[in-house]
Amino acid sequence: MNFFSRKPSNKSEQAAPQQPAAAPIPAAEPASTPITANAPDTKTPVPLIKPSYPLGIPRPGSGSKLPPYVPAAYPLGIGPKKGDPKKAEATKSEPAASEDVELTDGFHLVIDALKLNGIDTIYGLPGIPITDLGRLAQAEGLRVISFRHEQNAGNAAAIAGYLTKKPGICLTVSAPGFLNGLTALANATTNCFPMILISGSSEREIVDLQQGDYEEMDQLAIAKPLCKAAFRVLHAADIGIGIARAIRAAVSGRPGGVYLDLPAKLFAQTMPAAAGKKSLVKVIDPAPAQLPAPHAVQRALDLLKGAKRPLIIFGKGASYAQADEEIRALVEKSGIPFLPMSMAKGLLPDTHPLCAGAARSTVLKESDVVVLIGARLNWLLSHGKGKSWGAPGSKKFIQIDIEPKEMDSNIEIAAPLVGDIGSCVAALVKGIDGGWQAPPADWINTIKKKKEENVAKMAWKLSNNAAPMDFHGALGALRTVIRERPDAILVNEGANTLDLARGVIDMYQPRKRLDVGTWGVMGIGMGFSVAAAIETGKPVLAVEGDSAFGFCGMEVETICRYELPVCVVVFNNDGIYRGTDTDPTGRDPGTTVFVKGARYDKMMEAFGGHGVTVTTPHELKAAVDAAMDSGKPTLINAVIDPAAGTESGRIGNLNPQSVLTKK
Ligand SMILES: Cc1ncc(C[n+]2csc(CCOP(=O)(O)OP(=O)(O)O)c2C)c(N)n1
Ligand SMILES: [Mg+2]
Repeated sequence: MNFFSRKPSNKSEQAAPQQPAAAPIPAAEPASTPITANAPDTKTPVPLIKPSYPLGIPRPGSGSKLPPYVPAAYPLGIGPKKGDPKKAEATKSEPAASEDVELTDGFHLVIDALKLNGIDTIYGLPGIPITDLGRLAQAEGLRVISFRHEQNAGNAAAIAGYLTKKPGICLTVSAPGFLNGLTALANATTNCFPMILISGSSEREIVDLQQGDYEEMDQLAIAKPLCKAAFRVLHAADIGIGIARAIRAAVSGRPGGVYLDLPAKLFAQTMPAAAGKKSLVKVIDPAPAQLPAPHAVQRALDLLKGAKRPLIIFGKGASYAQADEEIRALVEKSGIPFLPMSMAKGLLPDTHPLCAGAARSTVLKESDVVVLIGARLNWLLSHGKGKSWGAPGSKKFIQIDIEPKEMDSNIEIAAPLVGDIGSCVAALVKGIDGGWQAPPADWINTIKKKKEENVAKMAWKLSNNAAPMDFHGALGALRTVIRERPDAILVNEGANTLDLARGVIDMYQPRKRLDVGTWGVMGIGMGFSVAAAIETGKPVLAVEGDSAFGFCGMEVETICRYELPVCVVVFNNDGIYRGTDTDPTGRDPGTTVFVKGARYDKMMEAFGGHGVTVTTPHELKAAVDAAMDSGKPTLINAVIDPAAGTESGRIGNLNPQSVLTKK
């Protein structure tokens, strides 16, 4: 990856045009808030930099209309002023400067530090104290995508991190905005997506004495247990190192979420521009390769060579690694069947002869040696034990993971292979080059037979054109869409809508399926869709349960505003799991049902996008094709039989059941 391939800017020392003394920012936020100045630590008031209204920068639109990436400088006359001795004095981290010293400030140092490290997009939501940061970042050529709720911006940043291996940046205001972004940060950490939540925060002195500042909250303390690392920067001179630490923490080793706390007054702090430039840090080799120990590789190979019924399981760690060639080589040279976890689908095509996706229960039960590649033995794999894994002690595990602590997390790992996935897989490939024997034919044939049986069983269900639609009929139509458009990105959430789509829709290319991940969290759909479109420029098909969509639906405005090629299909079955629940007392609607016959398509129309309601699989296919051909923001309200779903989709067994609860 060319994560840090951008050349560092050296223009930050250019003289910035003189500006008249700036007035406080007009009260776009609470009118009564005394925002006279974010004074640096010396208590000397420093006027705020005027908000910029950069002319000549086109409105953000589709990928083709992007403004050029502007190197760090102050080309629009919005940079810090020079020659204000009071301001130079006010800087805590530098001694007083003379009249001629050109200054920079916290705002620009943050932007310059991000740019220096190849970060070109920010997902966020403006407000005190980061409104100007967003404006200035946009003026300086970064893409700044503004959302309607921080959780969606956070989800966008997280999936941008997954897709690019660069940390996705989410920018929020203090307390409530920070908390709104925090769910996404915690979810990113759980899913090993690299992201940095940057939140403005209130005055430390007031927060720490709990004196009731505007949006007072000890954000750093709250974020710490929910992410991989958390940092706060108090001095402008430390912005460079703070951002460097955040980047490295997010992407090195097992990736995850990082919190970066930037108190309001940091942004207005000034320091000499030359010293500011020197203080920036370009992170060298942010996610260094971690080679597996040769004896660990040999141990894994020895175990694999003795296997009669070997199986490889790919997790989303494998797709994140972007080691696609090594992974293909491992499967094809070894001849070992593979099972992709949800977001690893497409790493090799689901239609590959060695894909065991359609024989999942057979291979889990009957395999004798299982190679886990970037997949954890968590609840999604029944912790590696129990009924679904066959007779106790019937198999041995080889596990590839960059995190040593992952080994033996649930059961014994016979051959731990600690290192980055690309290096570990390459080492295995090297080891199977000579004298390798393909797995016994009866194992391959057992899987093939099971697959054929299951595929045949499913075929008629997928081709039904009933109205109202059931899940299979609707998904059969979408399955064809993805077969015909394999480079589209599929975003998917819901319960039945998720579980059934995962099984039905084949994927053909790596990192094309984005879904609820480890937690099964609802509400990722629109954030993921926005970031997928922005980061890849590919069309996006978001297949959403009506409940799932409700968590993030307002972002259809964002999709329209940025004119993104996103087609949202809402599987409208009038509720969570089903639309048939009732209140036993007859007083209120049942707890899992929504307004019957809701028209989600109207939401998209409200913002200038295209809305359609469909009632048959044929209509659905035609509407999706039209949306994807046009590239226009579209929402298709797909009417699904309210009685078609099952409680909690495929994981109803996780619902606690008391003998006292009538079922
Ligand atoms: C943040 C969050 N809140 C609640 C849940 C519980 N939950 C799981 S699936 C789901 C919605 C399922 O309904 P829908 O999206 O309409 O899918 P359907 O089964 O109807 O296709 C909910 C609320 C969750 N997973 N995440
Ligand atoms: Mg539903």
